[in-house]
Amino acid sequence: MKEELRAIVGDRGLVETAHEREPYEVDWRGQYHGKAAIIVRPATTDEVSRVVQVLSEARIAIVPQGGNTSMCGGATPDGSGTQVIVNLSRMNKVRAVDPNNNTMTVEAGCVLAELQRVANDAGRLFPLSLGAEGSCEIGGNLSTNAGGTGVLRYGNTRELVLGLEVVLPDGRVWEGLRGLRKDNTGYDLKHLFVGAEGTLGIITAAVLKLFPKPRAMATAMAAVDGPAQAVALLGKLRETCGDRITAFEFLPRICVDLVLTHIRGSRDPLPARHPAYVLVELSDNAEIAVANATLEEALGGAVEAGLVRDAALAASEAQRLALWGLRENISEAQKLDGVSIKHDVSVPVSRVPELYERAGKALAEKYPDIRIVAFGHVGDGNIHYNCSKSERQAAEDFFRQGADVNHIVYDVVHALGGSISAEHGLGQLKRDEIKRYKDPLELELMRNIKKTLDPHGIMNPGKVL
Ligand code: FAD
Ligand code: 2HG
Ligand code: ZN
Repeated sequence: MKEELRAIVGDRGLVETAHEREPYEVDWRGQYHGKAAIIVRPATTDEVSRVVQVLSEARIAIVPQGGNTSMCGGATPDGSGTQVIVNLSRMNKVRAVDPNNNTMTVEAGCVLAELQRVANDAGRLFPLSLGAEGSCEIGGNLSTNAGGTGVLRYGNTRELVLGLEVVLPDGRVWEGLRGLRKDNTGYDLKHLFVGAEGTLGIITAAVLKLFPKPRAMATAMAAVDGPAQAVALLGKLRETCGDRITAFEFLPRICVDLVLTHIRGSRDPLPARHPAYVLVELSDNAEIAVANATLEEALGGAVEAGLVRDAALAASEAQRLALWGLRENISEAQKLDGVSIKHDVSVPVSRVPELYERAGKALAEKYPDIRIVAFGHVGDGNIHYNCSKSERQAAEDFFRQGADVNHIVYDVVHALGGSISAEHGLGQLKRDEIKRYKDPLELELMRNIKKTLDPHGIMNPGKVL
């Protein structure tokens, strides 16, 4: 089989030595260690199509992979040594930028940060932004329907795509690269592949939406008492600033402490310690001085209303990046601090304070030592309700509690009308858990769609369903 694939992709398209293979077979968190039969890196849609055709005929399972930054083991093969990783990173061309249509057509392996740069160079904004943007790829972003820090204003990845090119599980290519904002010619098939986590086909290219580039970004770190004040602050800022609020991220003090401890060069945002913080960003078409004044005035009003304890407004790009560093480095700092149990959950924004209260109380009753590191996209109701082990607990003991800790958190989320996966997907981490919380009818419909598109079950088996 390997030689058949080599004939399609050449020597450069195969990853062969044990040393080179490792980064493809282990996930970002180091929780899943898989073993692939072959790791193949096609460079064109035609190569992907021929590779998939060969594997499909032999009924060999395929694990699509982009930047391999999945938080739920979605891109890691199982340990059987029979699955083939099809990594898309060599498909990294920008095929076209159309400023008048406000779109760009890009290949799946383009790194997100690179696409942000391409948009910027064309005088536009591609607003998808997340901590892994230096290594995650747009095919992975589409396949997970990634969220990140711009969702409040621009929506998640699903809302940023107009067309897709997809290699189907039998190797045929669906040419759906349309750049249309209106197209009601039946079912909108692209949405099946967005968020499918590689279980329905391989995305090879996409038409993405571009937006006007804001002239100024005003950024501040506001200290608050807790989640209730953060939610109230969001309402107040939206009253005065409307859609100009483009990011609204919640950081309890423990997150700031983790970053200060583990990430060199980070600094406390304010002179005193506070229980929690909100990183707020306003994007404006006015001059930066005007944008800063608008945010300052809005936060001043919130201080008077008793919602904000203190605030630091970034006075330069370096200060802005430093504030963002406190937010974007939380995952890395938590990883450096030791093992964690992650919960990427969402509830209606209005119920975020209840989530903190109820899950916090339930966990403290049963696991008084557990450290709750719950932060994130409060403006979307999406909280990373993570738990870290206490210093004196052994990692194995902590993980043994994992299923019970999951249920405590997920039961609260479910009771609040929430979701157990807001933006990272199910992967293999939540494949079984979802059965407890999702409507059986919805799961049945999902299985039927899977059977129709992938009758032999070769696309990323063991993930999602
Ligand atoms: P991979 O990890 O390679 O794959 C993810 C899934 O997509 C897998 O199921 C894989 O099989 C499938 N896949 C990949 N490429 C394709 C393709 N071309 N066709 C079909 N299927 C494919 N996520 C967020 O949503 N918001 C965040 O704020 C965020 N922050 C993060 C911060 C850090 C530090 C890290 C490490 C991760 C973060 N993530 C976040 C999670 C992760 O970055 C996203 O899920 C991202 O979209 C994955 O992209 P990737 O290219 O790494 O995909
Ligand atoms: C973020 O918002 C990412 O920073 C990662 O989605 C969250 O580490 C996590 O749990
Ligand atoms: Zn997130």
